[in-house]
Amino acid sequence: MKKLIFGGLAAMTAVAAIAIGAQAQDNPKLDQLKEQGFARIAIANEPPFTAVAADGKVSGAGPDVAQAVFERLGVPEVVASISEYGAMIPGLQARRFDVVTAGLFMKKDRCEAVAYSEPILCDAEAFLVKKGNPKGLNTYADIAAHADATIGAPGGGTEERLALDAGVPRDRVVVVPDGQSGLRMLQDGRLDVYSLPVLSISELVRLAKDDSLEMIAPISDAPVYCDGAAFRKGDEALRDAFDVELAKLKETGEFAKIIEPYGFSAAAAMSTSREKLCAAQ
Ligand code: 6CS
Repeated sequence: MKKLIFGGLAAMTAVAAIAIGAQAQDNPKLDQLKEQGFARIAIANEPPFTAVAADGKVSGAGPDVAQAVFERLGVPEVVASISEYGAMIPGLQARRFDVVTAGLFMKKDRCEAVAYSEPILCDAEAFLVKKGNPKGLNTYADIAAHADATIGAPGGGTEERLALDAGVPRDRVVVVPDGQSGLRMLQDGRLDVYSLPVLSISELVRLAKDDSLEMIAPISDAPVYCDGAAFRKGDEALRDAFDVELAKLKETGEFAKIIEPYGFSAAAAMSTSREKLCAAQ
């Protein structure tokens, strides 16, 4: 069962959670979650990675995998809070959430800040542009080289970092809070490119039904990224327990049954590892 909550309750449970956790022994954090009956997950509401319906129902590949693993760990529910990508790691460190299951891609700097599980959701990067790609923007380097092209991306997200690292000046990299805003800004001509992972842009295009837009994918000067469930440094015992159940889901084929209907490849996640991904980028 996946539910959506807002900040206040999450903060209160953090205090209660720390109190309960103190008595437990070898896996204090897991014992605390079992005691409270739910794990607090951070999501972004970016389908198909994570999604929140109008009635508050949470879905998406990330929460679905988290639900399946936590159930097997004896934690029956996950309760989701929506967060910007750039706020997920600080929120985790401040104990606002127990884990991030939002497609937070593994990268060197993030791997130093959190305890990632083994890989779960992999995807390449994409651009959403006006039909015909009038400014010929096919890579992050093309945007940097262009005189005035602007790119929208999530605040603290991978695509923002890719654009800045490619040399796009800060004033031409626009922080966009969510998919619908990015779509509207592109349609209104306030952006030349909106960049998200391929499956996120594909879902936006499918729902927008707007023939004046097109997706450019994959973007050749960006790697294929994979996320993992991100745990607070210090909660490695919980992360390890999560990994044991995640590996079983992968072995039995249940992992593929959960993520592939969303468009993700189980083989892609199973062909790599946290160690490789954290070392690579
Ligand atoms: O990990 C990130 O920063 C990126 N992950 C996803 C699923 N969407 C955009 C975000 O920038």
